[in-house]
Amino acid sequence: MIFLDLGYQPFANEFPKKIKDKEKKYRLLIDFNKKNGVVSIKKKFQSKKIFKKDYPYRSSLSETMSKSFGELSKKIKDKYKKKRILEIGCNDGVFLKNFKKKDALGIEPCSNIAKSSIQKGLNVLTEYWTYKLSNKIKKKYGKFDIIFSANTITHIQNLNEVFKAINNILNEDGFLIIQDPSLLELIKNNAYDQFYNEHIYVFSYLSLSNILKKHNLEILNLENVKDHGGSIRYYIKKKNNKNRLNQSVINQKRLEIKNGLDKIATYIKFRKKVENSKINFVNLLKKIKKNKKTIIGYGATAKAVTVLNYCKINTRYIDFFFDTTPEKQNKFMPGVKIPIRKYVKLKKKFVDYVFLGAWNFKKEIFNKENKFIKQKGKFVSHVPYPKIIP
Ligand code: DWN
Repeated sequence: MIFLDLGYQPFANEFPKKIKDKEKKYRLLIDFNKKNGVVSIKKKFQSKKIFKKDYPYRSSLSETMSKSFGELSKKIKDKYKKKRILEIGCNDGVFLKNFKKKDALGIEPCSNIAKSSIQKGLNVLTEYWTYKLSNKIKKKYGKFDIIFSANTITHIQNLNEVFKAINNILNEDGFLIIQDPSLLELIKNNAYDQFYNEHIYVFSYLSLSNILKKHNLEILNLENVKDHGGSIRYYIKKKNNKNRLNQSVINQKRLEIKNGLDKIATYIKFRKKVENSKINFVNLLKKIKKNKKTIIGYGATAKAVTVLNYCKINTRYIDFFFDTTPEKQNKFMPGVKIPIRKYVKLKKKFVDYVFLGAWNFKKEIFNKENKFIKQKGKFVSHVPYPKIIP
């Protein structure tokens, strides 16, 4: 059942070079499947249409993510000594760079991003994750003890093929570790901007365990982590592997049921919250503008694209965005065509209010911009509800 309509949206990571550039748009409708609990976007695009040779997102540009994946790699190395690891969707090597080249193989379909991993000396195949590829890898490298994938599996339309390919190449006593935004955290934070063309699915424990069942896989353990505004790191095993399920799995199941993730009424309530958020956010920006103050955006994120296009926020409100990614600079925010500039440190003398496009890195950004905060510069965010910070 469709429970949310986020309107017509452009592709979140296709940044127009010119203001007059024509963009493809699609209707962003969000669906809840009552049978298996899966929440997904209705119009699903194939990877080849999204992840191309000029993909602009680089995970390494955030210190928070480098630190988080650095800590996780250490944990994996300590726990699973001398195991070989495969990463699906390794981006620019933010995780993989922590392993020795001979022990780790990465898969990354976007050639520009794969190239930057290869230049760091990593072993990376520029390929999409398919069953055919898993056969090719098995022939050349054998099976793997650990398969890791962060913020990637939810981006692939055909989950049956994803898990069939994983099963094909994971050792019988191996582990699949995946990390993706948590549906429960999304609902709690009213973070509707986690929905866009790349986030085809947003997993909960309940939905993921249903999907895995069909593939003889089960969640052994899980951790709620702060990454990207609240994610879950799932440790998954083959069913015939005798490791006992951890209490965290039972706790998460209880928590999700308690919060109604298995009930349509929860999603309808969420829709109402999102609709109110839109009204309140636009009113907040209008009030700021009425007082003749300036607003800019910080972090030209995929998430911001959803917010701006859903709330119809353009240069009437936000003058420009700052972003540290060279591939996004001197282009425009998709749909609403707000210019994106090369980042310079915030100063109260050139801006009063800053919209946190990258609200998931609030801590990192506030640390970096402490001078601006001391100068009484303000931020605005729509998460968990529209407000001015501090
Ligand atoms: O799943 C996905 C996540 C992991 O990354 C992808 N589908 C696409 C992308 O989504 P996003 O664009 O919403 O991700 P981020 O990580 O929130 O993007 C942060 C953006 O903000 C980057 O463009 C870098 C920029 N940034 C900045 O300009 N200054 C980030 C920080 C921390 C900063 O200080």
